[in-house]
Amino acid sequence: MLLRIDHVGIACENLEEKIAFYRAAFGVTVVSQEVNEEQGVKEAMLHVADGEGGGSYIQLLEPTGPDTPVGKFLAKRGEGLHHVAYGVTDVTKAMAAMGGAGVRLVDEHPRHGAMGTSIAFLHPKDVGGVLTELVESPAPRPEQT
Ligand code: V0V
Ligand code: CO
Repeated sequence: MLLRIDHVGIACENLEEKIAFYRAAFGVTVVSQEVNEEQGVKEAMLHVADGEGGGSYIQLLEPTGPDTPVGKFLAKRGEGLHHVAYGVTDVTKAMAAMGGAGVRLVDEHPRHGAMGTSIAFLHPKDVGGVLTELVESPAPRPEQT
């Protein structure tokens, strides 16, 4: 059911500084940068590799305010690994399967994620302390196939 690791989400205080660090240290490039008001983040996707059904990325996350998931995480734990996101073919089906297996879903319905994806979160308390995200990438446009 899981296709690949889509991205690792890393919480940071200053997005531009962290982008500069990752570019210099790992030679990765920013392929998208968005503000997601619903999730309370300013985020950047840095391309690592290409895999089945899409790429894999480092997602750098700066909170838009203190009362957001990443804002609260930074206050409690400081900068560092915030979530792991797995690529899936169909996020709604994956949610049903994991919900059926007794894992608490943070989201009842898929939400909008970076680069046109549909995403859903699984509660960290039911995944061994790891906030886990499911990602369905949009179907590739004809010119990309
Ligand atoms: C919180 N906890 C975590 C955690 N965040 N544990 C591991 N990893 C994390 N990232 C723990 C926390 O230490 C507490 O444990 C407990 O969960 C409750 O945390 P809280 O601070 O009271 O916060 P809540 O309950 O208000 O919210 C926690 C959840 C929230 C996970 C429900 O952060 C959430 O809804 N996250 C999903 C949305 C999200 O993270 N969006 C930002 C990324 P103790 O101390 O009680 O033991 S957006 C994104 O990735 C996008 C857009 C994308 O395209 O990929
Ligand atoms: Co993410």
